[in-house]
Amino acid sequence: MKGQITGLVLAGGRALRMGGSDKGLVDLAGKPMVAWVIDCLREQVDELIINANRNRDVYGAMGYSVVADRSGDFQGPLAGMASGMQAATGEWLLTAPCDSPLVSPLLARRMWQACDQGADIAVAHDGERLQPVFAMIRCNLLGSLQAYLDSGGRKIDRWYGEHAMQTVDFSDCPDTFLNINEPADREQLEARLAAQGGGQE
Ligand SMILES: Nc1nc2c(ncn2[C@@H]2O[C@H](COP(=O)(O)OP(=O)(O)OP(=O)(O)O)[C@@H](O)[C@H]2O)c(=O)[nH]1
Ligand SMILES: [Mg+2]
Repeated sequence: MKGQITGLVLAGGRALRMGGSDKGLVDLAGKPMVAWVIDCLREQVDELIINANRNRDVYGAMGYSVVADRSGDFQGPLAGMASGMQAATGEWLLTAPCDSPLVSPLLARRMWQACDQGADIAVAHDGERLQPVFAMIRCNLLGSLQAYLDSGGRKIDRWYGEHAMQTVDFSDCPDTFLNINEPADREQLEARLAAQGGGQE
């Protein structure tokens, strides 16, 4: 496993529900949202990359490589994953979105268990539904992903379904999937963190 996992924080979306601001850079209790996710992931992976389509210099100043989507028309998270797979030095890409600040420290280990048993794609499941932007994907599927995107495919689950995919149960980690999509979500989480006695941990 060592040396094989590249983490990818997906921060390439339009964030329309957040007023179109660059969501990864939106402040949450004293640090940008993307920094929360980086802090969760960096100990779990061998290399970390940020996928962003705006403010690349700001993301770059955080100390990690930044990759943009190949095309500029916001084709969805799969496009970010493709750029991550292309740039990764690891054999596996572990993805998480920039708007889930409380990702479990168990993410990589549990995903890896599924891949180690033969899956080419492991996808988190929260107990009720698939959480497709939390995935571990074998990087040699890049050709398949690129072909899918080039043919107009955008649906993540459909592309996953073309491969040896296994779901991974994270129903015991509900905070991992806490998702900041609108200003009210951010305010609610800030209030919760303040009540717990701390913003930055
Ligand atoms: N690279 C890339 N990532 C995307 C794209 N669209 C969404 N994402 C990412 O997918 C994840 C989940 O998406 P959403 O929560 O819907 O974020 P969003 O699309 O920026 O926000 P909305 O416009 O409000 O839906 C986030 O990490 C986004 O950054 C895209 O076109 N390219
Ligand atoms: Mg979201």
